[in-house]
Amino acid sequence: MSDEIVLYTNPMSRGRIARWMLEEVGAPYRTEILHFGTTMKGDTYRSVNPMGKVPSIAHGKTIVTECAAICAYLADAFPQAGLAPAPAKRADYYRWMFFAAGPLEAAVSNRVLGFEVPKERERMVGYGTYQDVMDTLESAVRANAYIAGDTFSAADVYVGSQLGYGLQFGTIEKRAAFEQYFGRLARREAYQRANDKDNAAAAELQKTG
Ligand SMILES: N[C@@H](CCC(=O)N[C@@H](CS)C(=O)NCC(=O)O)C(=O)O
Repeated sequence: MSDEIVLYTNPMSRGRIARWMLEEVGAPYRTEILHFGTTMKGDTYRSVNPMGKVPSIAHGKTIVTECAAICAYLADAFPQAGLAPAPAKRADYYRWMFFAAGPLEAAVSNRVLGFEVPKERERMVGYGTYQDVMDTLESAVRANAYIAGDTFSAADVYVGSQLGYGLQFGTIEKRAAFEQYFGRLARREAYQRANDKDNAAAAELQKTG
């Protein structure tokens, strides 16, 4: 029997990224919904993710936290899904996955919070400037159909999710290249399945409180 997969999530969270990746992989999984501020911060869930944040996954006895790591882990754990390039061809795959988890996420969060890096400190901040991050990302999504070349991969799930949320909530500039790239991803069946499941879970939460 294969190891059970559990997705710990809340439908109004980055947990949507992990669900999209699980739908791309196609392996069966069970969902556990955590509530902000209560079950998410309780001892039981902190034994899964000491940060008390979602998402996390359990795959048998293996626990993975952090969206980018969950995407990369699942791509490797289920190679038949074809979501990671061969090891020797992973340069762009790693590059953009880590770029999104580090510089992109930090630049966008700081901007949303109104935190401005003083000009003279840009050299010590990993992302430098929000503008450089946007321009770099734009050249990456313009270069090929997908972030790591001409094949869809787990890196698209992660980078694409950040772009999709950013475009939806206005935290990332609506550049044509971003919209075209994300539009391509949003047509995927797995993306739509994941969205439908999370929207249904969100509606259920609204009813039950
Ligand atoms: N770096 C983490 C971020 C996870 C995160 O911040 N999740 C938020 C929801 S989007 C959360 O669980 N917040 C609840 C809290 O911190 O109490 C990842 O990429 O998975």
